[in-house]
Amino acid sequence: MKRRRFLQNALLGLSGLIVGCRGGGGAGDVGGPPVSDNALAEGQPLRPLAILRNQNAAPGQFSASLAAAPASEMLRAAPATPMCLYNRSYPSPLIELTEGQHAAIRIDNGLPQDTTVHWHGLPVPPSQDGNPMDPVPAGASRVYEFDLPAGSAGTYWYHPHPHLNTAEQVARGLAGPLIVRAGDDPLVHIPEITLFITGVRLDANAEISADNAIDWTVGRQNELLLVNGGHRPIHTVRPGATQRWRILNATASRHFRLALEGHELTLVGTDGGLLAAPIGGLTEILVAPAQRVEIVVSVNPTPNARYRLQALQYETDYLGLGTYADVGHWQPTRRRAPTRLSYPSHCARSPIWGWPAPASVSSSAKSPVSARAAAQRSPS
Ligand SMILES: [Cu+2]
Repeated sequence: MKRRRFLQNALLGLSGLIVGCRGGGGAGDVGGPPVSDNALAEGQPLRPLAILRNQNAAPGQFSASLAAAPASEMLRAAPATPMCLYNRSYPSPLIELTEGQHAAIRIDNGLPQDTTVHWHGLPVPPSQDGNPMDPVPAGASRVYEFDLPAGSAGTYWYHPHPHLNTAEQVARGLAGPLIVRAGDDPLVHIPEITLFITGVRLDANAEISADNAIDWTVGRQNELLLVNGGHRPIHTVRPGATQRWRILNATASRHFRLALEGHELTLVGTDGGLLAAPIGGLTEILVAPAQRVEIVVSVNPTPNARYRLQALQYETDYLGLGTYADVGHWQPTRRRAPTRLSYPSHCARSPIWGWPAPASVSSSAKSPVSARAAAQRSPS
C-alpha cells in the first residue's frame, strides 16, 4: 500500500493495515473496527522479560546482537498477529548495562525497509544514536558503539527511528527496556521488577490497525494495554514486601495517571535516573509517553489481597477536541488546564523516606539516594 493510500484510508475512518514492516503486501486492507479490551486473555502471571545476554566476557565490555525481523505473536487466541520483533521477542529484550561499560550492539535488519536503533535518553554520540538520516537498509547490518559514563545510571528504552516508518515499526513491536546500573546504587538491596507498558490496537483479523484520523491528530489512544506483553497480568508479591518498580510508558501517545489501589507510592527515579531524594506519599504518578519512572512500593501486609494498578482518567480536553469523546477509555469531561508532570503539592515537601539501610550502604549517608543522581541531565 502506498503511503498516500494509507492516509486516505485513515481519513475515511477505515482501519487500513500498516504494511511494509511485516514484509507482505496489502492483503486485507480493511480489518473492521478495533477489537475491544475484552478480546485479549487477561490475568496471566506477569511475564519476566527476555534478557539480551552479553556475549563479551572481557571486563567492561558489553556485546550483543539484535535481529529485527517480521514475526508473529499470539496476542489473541487466534489468529496470530503479524508483528516486527527484535530476536523474536515481545516486548523486545531487556538490555542491562553498567556505568563505565563500553557497549557494542549489532543490528541485523531483516525488515523489508530501513530501520535504525535509537537509544532513547542515553547520552550517546549522534553518530551512534540511530537518527533517521543514518538508516540501516533492509538486509544490512551495523554496530552501534557507545560508552556509559558515570552518572548515566537509569531506566531507558530503545526503538527504531527511521524516516517515515518509526511509528509503524514501534507499533508492530520493536521497542524494549534498557537499564543502566550504577556500581553504587543505594537501592540495590530492594528487589526490583520492570514493567514495560505497550499498546496494540487490533482489528477483527487480529492485525495491528493503521492510524486513523484521530491518531493523526492526537496520537494513538485506543490501544489495548499490555504489561510485559500480557494483558492485565497478575504480579504476586509477598504481603508486606517492598519492591522497586521500573515503569516504562512505551505507548505512542497515552498518558498514564498510575495509581495502586490501597497504596501510596514513593517516587525514586525518573528519566534522568534516581532523584536526589525520594518523594513519598504519592497517590498517583503521571507517566507521559516515552517517560520512565522508578517507584518503591511497600505492599500492604494483608494476606490474600488483590490490588489493581490503575491508569486513572487523564484530562485531554486541553486539545480542544471535545468531539472525540468516543475514543476508548479516554473521555474529555470539562475544560481545564492540562495536567502537568508534577506531584501533588502536599507531597512536595514530604520528609525524606528512610530506607532500611543495607549492609553495603553507609548508614551515615544523609540521603539514601546518591547525590550523583541530582546532577543528572534530562533525557533527549
Ligand atoms: Cu524515543
